[in-house]
Amino acid sequence: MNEIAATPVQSLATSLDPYWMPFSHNRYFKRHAEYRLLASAQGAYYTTVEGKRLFDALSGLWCVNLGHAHPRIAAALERQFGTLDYSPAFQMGSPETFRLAARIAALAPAGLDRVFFANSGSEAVDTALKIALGFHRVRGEAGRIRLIGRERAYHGVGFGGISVGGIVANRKLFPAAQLPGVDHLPHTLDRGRMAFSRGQPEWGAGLADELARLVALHDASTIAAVIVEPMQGSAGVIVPPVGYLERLRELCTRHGILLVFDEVITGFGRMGAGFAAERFGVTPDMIVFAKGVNNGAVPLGGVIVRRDIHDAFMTGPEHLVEFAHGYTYSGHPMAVAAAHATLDVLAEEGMFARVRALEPVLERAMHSLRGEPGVLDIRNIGLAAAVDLEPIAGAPGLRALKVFERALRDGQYVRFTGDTIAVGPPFISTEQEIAALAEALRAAIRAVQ
Ligand code: PXG
Ligand code: PLP
Repeated sequence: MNEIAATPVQSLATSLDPYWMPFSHNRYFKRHAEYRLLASAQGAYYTTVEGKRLFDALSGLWCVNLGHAHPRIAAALERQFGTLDYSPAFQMGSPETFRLAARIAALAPAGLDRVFFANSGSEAVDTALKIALGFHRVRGEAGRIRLIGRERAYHGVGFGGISVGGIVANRKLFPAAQLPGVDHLPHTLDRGRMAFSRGQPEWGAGLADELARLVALHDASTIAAVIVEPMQGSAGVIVPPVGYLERLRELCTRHGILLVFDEVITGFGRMGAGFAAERFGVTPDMIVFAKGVNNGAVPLGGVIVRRDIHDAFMTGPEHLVEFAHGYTYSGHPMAVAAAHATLDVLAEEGMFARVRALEPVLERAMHSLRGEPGVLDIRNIGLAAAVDLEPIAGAPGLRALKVFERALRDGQYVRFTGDTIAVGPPFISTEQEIAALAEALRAAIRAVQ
């Protein structure tokens, strides 16, 4: 497979200039595109335009959990396109979309059984925030206007998402365009007390008491919702301390505040269960999902909502729209078909159990990097792990970029952000592939000093 059909980047007939790439170093990429332009993909591997095979150690961007070009998904998409390629999302629908809502509700924690569809995590987050604000308003608690996010959180790039998000780079250009009345919980990463924790850190549940402080400051009657990623993915696999989510749940319940879990990365198996809510035994009032719901085959996201929250909107004359929100592509039949096939494969092939079996394999492999030069911390949960590297003095982000490039040369695609390397291998990975991933990272970390 390896070096055949190689097309050197330099000889591509196309200019790289017109495409303004998302969340990318555009100028650097366009000068260093080697092994970054992907020609094809199959299973857990990409093939680059040069003909190099790359292990997809991030499942795309945390979404292609069953591997690429899955035959069941391919067949479902082909069938769907020939049957019903699109159905208008408003005032019309396809039975398959209704059936998908029912399947997702069945997988979700008891009580959360109403599903609103969007097309991405960002749209789904904004949808959830609107539902939270609208819910209190339709119930006559219009004073509950505040939203509480968390430092280091990633909730996509909509104006709602960056408002509750906690990644400065995503927010600093738009200070005047963020939602009013937002506050943030502290993040839960403390390298002093929890470095090299395996799975959930034992220390840190008390950080949830910061919510009690915010309630005391703002008064519960002004707070609509708290939104958190049960595991912070983008920030580098920050794992909730034992007892932390439980405490947030208690405080939200006590004060009539909705708790929203953003499960865009953690949903549909990455934590070894349908949702992180199940894995951690904490039931939120809404779950935001995207990515893995249909293996990243066609954009799809959404919100799973507690029934009584949905029901609160179902007032007024029956012939009128109850919730003035939605997208042209909400519940798109192609996205829905890919989701049905994905749920079939997850269930029939026992994929959650497979993730649970692979979790200790990934944990051991990644924690074996402890003690390598410049490794500051290693974290893991489910099929997700991250390694923090000591920044090169005066050039933050450069060490992780160099490790990323070295890993590419060794046939491994991983994620780098800041000086953190993150991995989220596909559920179909083998133990050998996970071991090879860790060894390639070891070689890259040693090489980049
Ligand atoms: N919420 C969470 C928790 C996410 O992880 C979004 C919302 C936004 O989803 P969309 O579909 O609008 O991108 C995300 C997306 C990474 C990485 O490497 C993470 C995401 C996207 C791209 C890269 O950590 N998360
Ligand atoms: N439902 C779906 C869609 C699944 O994919 C699975 C497992 O793969 C299950 C339910 C069962 O989950 P568990 O393995 O946690 O028993």
